[in-house]
Formats: sequence, C-alpha cells, structure tokens
Amino acid sequence: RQIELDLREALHKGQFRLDYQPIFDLKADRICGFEALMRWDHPTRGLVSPVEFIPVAEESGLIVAMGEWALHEACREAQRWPEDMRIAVNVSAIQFRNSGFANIVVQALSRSGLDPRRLEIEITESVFLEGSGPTLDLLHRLRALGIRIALDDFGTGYSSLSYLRSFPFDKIKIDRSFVAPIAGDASAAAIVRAIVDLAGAFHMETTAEGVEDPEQLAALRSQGCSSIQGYLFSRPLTVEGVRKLLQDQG
Ligand code: G
Ligand code: G
Ligand code: MN
Ligand code: NA
Repeated sequence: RQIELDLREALHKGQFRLDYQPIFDLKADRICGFEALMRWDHPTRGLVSPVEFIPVAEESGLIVAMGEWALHEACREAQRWPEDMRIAVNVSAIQFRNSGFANIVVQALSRSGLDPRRLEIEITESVFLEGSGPTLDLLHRLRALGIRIALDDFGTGYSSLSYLRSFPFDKIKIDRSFVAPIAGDASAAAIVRAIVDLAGAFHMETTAEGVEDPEQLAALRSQGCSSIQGYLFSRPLTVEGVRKLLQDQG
C-alpha cells in the first residue's frame, strides 16, 4: 500500500515529530508533565492524524521502529525540562510485545541521560490479550528500571478490573468518552467516581483525559481525580511551545 511506503520513507526523511500535551496536577495546582503525541508532517498531504497512520504502522510492523524513534526523541527532549516534569510516551501493544522492547527503553534512557523516574509509558489493556504471563514479567522488568507504567484508555477495553489486580500500575488514564458527559450525566459521573475510588484503593493515580470545560473540571476535582489533560488547559504543543510555557511558568 502507498501509505505504508510513505510511512517508511517518512521515518527515514524525518517527517515525524512529537507534540506534547500538558498534564495538570490538581492537588499541586501545576503542570506535572506532558504526553508525547506523534505527528506526521507529510510534504503534500499536510498534517496526517495518528488515528490514520498508527493503525497502518501497526499492521505493517513499522510501529516498532517508529515507536523506538518516539521514545528516544521524547526522552531527549524531556531531559531539557525542569527535573520535576515527567514525560509520557504511548506504546502500542505490537511494539510492547516485540522482544527488543525492554532494551529499547534502556537505550533511550541511557542515551538521553533521563532519570527513569521521569519516564512513563502508556499501554492499553490490549497488551494482555495474548496471555498475561509474559506481559506481567515484562511489566515487572520495566518497573525495575525505575520507569512508571500507566494504563491508557481505561474502561474502553475488555475485562479491565482483573488487570488492576494483577499489576500495580502507577496511573490509570480515564478515557475521554467517560469524561465528556460527566457534568450533565449522573451515570457518567458515577463511573468516573468509581474509577477514581478504585484507583485510590490500589494506590494508583488518575488522569482524566479530554477535559474541555470548567464544569467537567469542577466535577473531576470534587471526585478526587489526581490530574487532568485536555483542551481546557492546553492543546498539544510543539517543542517550542513547551519550552516557552515552561519558561513563563518559571
Ligand atoms: O493526539 P491524537 O489525536 O493526536 O492521537 C490519536 C491517537 O494516536 C491516540 O490514541 C494516541 O494514543 C495515538 N498516538 C499518538 N502518538 C502515538 C505514539 O507515539 N505511539 C503510539 N503507539 N500511539 C500514538
Ligand atoms: O489514546 P490517547 O489517550 O493517547 O489519545 C490522546 C488523544 O486525545 C489525542 O488524539 C489528543 O490530541 C486528544 N485530545 C487531547 N485533549 C483532548 C480534548 O480535550 N478533547 C478531545 N476531543 N481530544 C483531546
Ligand atoms: Mn495516551
Ligand atoms: Na487515552
């Protein structure tokens, strides 16, 4: 397929970049880190959405090389930020299951010099689909490096609850499909509250995704959510946008 060939070429020609969306800590009342989001600046098609190219990258296996690039790039950039800023990087299940993954993380950390405690990888429940034994082994191995592990898109997958019992994630990211209706819809609010309470019982943090208005923020605050991410606070920013934001913040 043409798009597959284009992706391969894009990786070699440096057409990918990372934008970074701030994550805002509700208790400390400040930015605590950023999520790296891949962007493809195509020479003729313009900006192509990851919703379009990530699935193709996964099918073709190219996600392994693209994900390696993203990890290196994100760690290198985060190393320039203040020491209390974390960087979250999305890792697709195919990349995670690739046998070289742990070594890629080790390399990204050592080449960038980033403190492992500042790196968080975001995985989804789909990493458990092909047997949880090897997955749990790898999660423990990664944890032993000192990095943090977040469970992304929580609530949209399969039997979420059993995974919480089997591994101590550092964070649960509450999918924006639950956050969007939270202000006006009592059942959506009840689900978010249940997720926050559940996370608390397991000593896990929570980040609510896709927070777009002050009513949602107020609801999340009252429910004890740890942090928020969304257009209300900031859209994903370019590298320069992040540096400027961090400078202004002092
Ligand atoms: O920012 P946004 O629309 O751009 O991202 C769309 C989707 O693409 C999200 O589900 C996000 O997790 C995914 N995505 C963005 N960047 C990466 C990346 O570097 N690796 C992987 N595996 N997924 C990514
Ligand atoms: O799957 P993941 O959670 O990694 O995807 C993050 C996605 O959410 C990205 O596509 C990002 O651009 C998008 N996003 C971030 N903030 C908001 C928001 O406030 N509203 C909506 N609709 N999307 C958002
Ligand atoms: Mn994510
Ligand atoms: Na998500």
